[in-house]
Formats: sequence, structure tokens, C-alpha cells
Amino acid sequence: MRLLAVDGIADLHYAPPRKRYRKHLESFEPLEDVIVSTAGWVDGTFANPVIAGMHPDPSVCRVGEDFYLACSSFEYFPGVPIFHSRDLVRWEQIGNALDRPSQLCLPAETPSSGGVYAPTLRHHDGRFWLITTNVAPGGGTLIFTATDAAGPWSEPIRVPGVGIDPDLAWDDDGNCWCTFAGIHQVRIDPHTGQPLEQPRRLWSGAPGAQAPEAPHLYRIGDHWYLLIAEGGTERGHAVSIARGPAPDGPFEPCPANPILTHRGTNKPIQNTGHADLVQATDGSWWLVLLGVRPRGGTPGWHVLGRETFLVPVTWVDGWPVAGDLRPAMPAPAWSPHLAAAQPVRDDFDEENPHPRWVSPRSRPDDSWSLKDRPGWLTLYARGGSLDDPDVTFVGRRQQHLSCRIRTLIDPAEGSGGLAARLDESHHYEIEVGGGEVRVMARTGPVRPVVATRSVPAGPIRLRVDVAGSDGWHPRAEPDRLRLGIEDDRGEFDVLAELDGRYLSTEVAGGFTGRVLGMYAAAGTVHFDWFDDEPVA
Ligand code: 6LW
Repeated sequence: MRLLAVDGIADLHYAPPRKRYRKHLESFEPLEDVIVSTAGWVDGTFANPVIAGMHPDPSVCRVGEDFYLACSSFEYFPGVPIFHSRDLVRWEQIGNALDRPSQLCLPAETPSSGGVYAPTLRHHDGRFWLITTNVAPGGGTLIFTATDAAGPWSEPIRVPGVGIDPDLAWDDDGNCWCTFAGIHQVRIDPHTGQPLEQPRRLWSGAPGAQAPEAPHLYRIGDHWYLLIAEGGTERGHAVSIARGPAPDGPFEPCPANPILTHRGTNKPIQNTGHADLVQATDGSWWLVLLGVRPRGGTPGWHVLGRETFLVPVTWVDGWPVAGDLRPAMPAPAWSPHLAAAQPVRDDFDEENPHPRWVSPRSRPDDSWSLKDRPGWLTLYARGGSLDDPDVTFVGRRQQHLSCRIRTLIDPAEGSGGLAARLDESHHYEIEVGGGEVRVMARTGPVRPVVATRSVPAGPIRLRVDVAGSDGWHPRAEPDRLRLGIEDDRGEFDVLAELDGRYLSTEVAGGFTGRVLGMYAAAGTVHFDWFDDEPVA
């Protein structure tokens, strides 16, 4: 075992002695397999976001020394990613709560940004409880339970009459209070999902505020606190709080509301809202919340979707006061916990895909395999292209403002490629098949083939470089994507360079961010590995 100190003593990497070898084009080049690190927590600061990429609507709970967090997942399957942390800063995805079709049905007619909205994750009576809403046809508000947050999670229990952003809280008499967007509340039987009364309206933030939503209800000391988001999930987003003597109020708003908002500021993190409170074992309090990192000129474009941020909370006169939310934050008082580092490469050597891999709407067993060609991910085309709701696409959320993705694809029995996807109407891809490589760019109603190149038969490396832009002028793009092919020496032959704004939430609309991945357009295609590496 070797322990390598990188970037100062707080950043340790453990590199096991086992050597692995890249297959094919760079045979027998040893790969250093760094499996744990404390990166992101250096010299007394930690980096925000703590979970980068499309991980919105975070809900957090603590069980002993362990923190667990869940996020929305919209039209992607599997749904509701579950993360674990011991230090609140470094989060490892341990599963997806909704990972079987019987739990998550997203029919082809489910629009992008439909599907699974904000969850609440709680631990009560020896079990994890997760409540969320699937807004797809045939969905509804659903409760799932598990004894291990990594799964398996139960079949869904339907909760009729409850809208989006449901929360669960229990009082000492065993009543289960379900509070949801509006803000409304109803007592329910969480085992059957049945309401025990008519829903009531609670406090709804500032008079006339847009979209009072994302309620979470907590018993803290002598008060019940009702934390909500208001102002809409765009630039006006905010976190507000009220308190009362009982779970159903009456609620008195905090005089300092909103307790957190970046509206009207030039701070680099915007759209801050939809928060959840948690207390660490040392007694300190923290908020996890969503925010975005817009780039480029005006109005600013965010391309990674809404991400999860962390901010400390202090209490003054019985009200929470949120710290200053910045990209570099003073680290918590405790030591960083060593957690699994995300490897650059997925070699497709495992029996099952890592939980970070998602597909739009569904991933039927006959659309993919890790066994048919061992060591490769094989995809079987269903829908013909990324324009189709049932395209065979396996991707992961883009997590770095600048990054490089690459894959070695064998299109011998079909065609497919590498894509950056915002939704069906907004995606760029580089595709190979029939002796040709093509770059295509779908932006709204237009879908030009931007570049083509003849290539010899056989496996080929496809590559997409995403370069975040730094300069500012009113029309500056948030980033640029360069799509091309790579030779065995790593030389990048760029076929097209495209403006990233067209794959942003501000252009496409909706609640999601970019997903980067592999797809099959026709027949059968094989992928030997997929690299996703941040670029400084
Ligand atoms: C979610 C709502 C919100 O249900 O966006 O930002 C909606 N907040 O609370 C979709 O994520």
C-alpha cells in the first residue's frame, strides 16, 4: 500500500499495488488506480458544490456518524440517486432508490424534466423513509422504505391527494405529518399512504411569493420549524423559515427571511434554494441546498443543471442564520473522511453498471449487456437517434465545467457514438458507423450534420472536450464543446467545435442538466471503456 500526499497533507491518495493495464490501443501501460482521496478538502477549505452536476433538490438525514442524501432524477432511470458521507463534504453514490421498473415507470410519453421530482429522505423507527413524486403518467406521490440506504428499497406505497415536494415528519405521539408544495399539510398513515384528514394550507412564505415549495418540517428544541423555498427555482430562488409550537402551526415567519438567497447579486453561485437542515454529531448545523453556476455573458447559462451545495448554519434568537455560500468554504471542525475517489475510467469489467450510469426513461435488459462481450459495454439500438424518447443511451451527469470524455467504440455491427445530452431536442453527438464519423448538433427544431469524415473499419476512439469559458462579453458562451477522434498517441483530430449555450438549461428549459454518455443508433455497438476526466 502506498499513501501519496498531494496538494498538502490534507489530500491523501491511497494507490494500491495492483497494476491494471489499459486494453488495446495502449496495451500494457500501467494505470495507477487511486481509490480513495480527500480531494475537495484542502488547507482548511472545502469546495462547493459538494455534489457537482445535476443533483438538485437535496434531502439529507444523519444516522449516527453517517449522512445520507437523495436528489431528484426527472426522466432518468434508475431514479433518486442516494449518497453517503461521513463528513458532509465528500459524498459517494451508493445506489439509486428507484432501480427497478416496478418502482419507477417512465413511459415513452414522459417529457424531459417530467418524472421524479424532489424527494425527502428521513430515518425513523429503524428504517429509511423516502417520499417523492413521479409526475409521469401513472405516477403519483410515493413512499419507499429500506433498512439499508444503499438498497434494496421497497415497492412504492401510493399517497393520494399529496402534491410535489412531499416531506415526512413524525411527532412524539407517532403522528406522521406530510407537508408538500403550496404549502399544504396532511396527516397520513405512512404504512398505507392513506390520508387521515383533509389537507390544510400552512404558511407559504412572503405574501405573493412565487412557488412556495420544498417544505421540510423539523422539531428542534421547543419549536417546530417549517423550512421552505420560494421565488421559483430560477434567479429569484430563496430559502425561508417559520416556526410554531406544533407541527401544524400556527407558524410565525423568521424576521430575517429569506434566510438565504443570491437573487440580485453577482455571486458565482445563483438560483440558491430548496434546502434541507441537518445537525452533525458535534452539534453544528448545516444546510444542503441547490444552486447553479451560470457562465458566459447575459443572461448567463448554466450547463450542469442544479447542483448540491453545503453551507454552515448558526442559531441566533432561535432562528437559523446561513453562512456565506461560496465556491471555497471554511472546512468543518472535524477531519476529512477518506472516501472513494471517482476513477477517470470505467472499464466495464464489473457485473453491473455503477449506479452513476443513467438512461432516459428506462433501460430494458435487452438494450444493454456487460456479459455479451466481456469487458465491454454492449448497447442494442431501440429508438433510432437521440431525438427519440426510447433511444438506447447510457450516460452520467456532467460534473466538471471543463472536462474530457473519451471512449473506444467498436461499431462493427451497427452505429453509435458519444453524446452530450440536455434533452431530446438539445444534444451534440459524434457517431461512427458505415465507414464514416459524423458530428450532429440538435438544437431545437434544427438538426444539422456538422462534419463527416471517412474512417477505416474497426474500433475507434471518440472524444469530446468541454472547455468552460472565462472571458466576459455580453454574448460570451458558457463553454465550448470540441468533438472529434483520437489516434493511439492521443492526438485529437477535432471535427467540430460548438457553442455550449444550446445545451444549457436557460436555452432548453426545464429542470435538468447535461448528461454525457454512449448510445446506439442502429444495430449493436460495443464500448471498451469510457473516460471522464476533469480538465483544470
Ligand atoms: C422541485 C421544486 C424545485 O419539485 O424544482 O427548486 C422542482 N425546486 O421544489 C423540480 O426539481
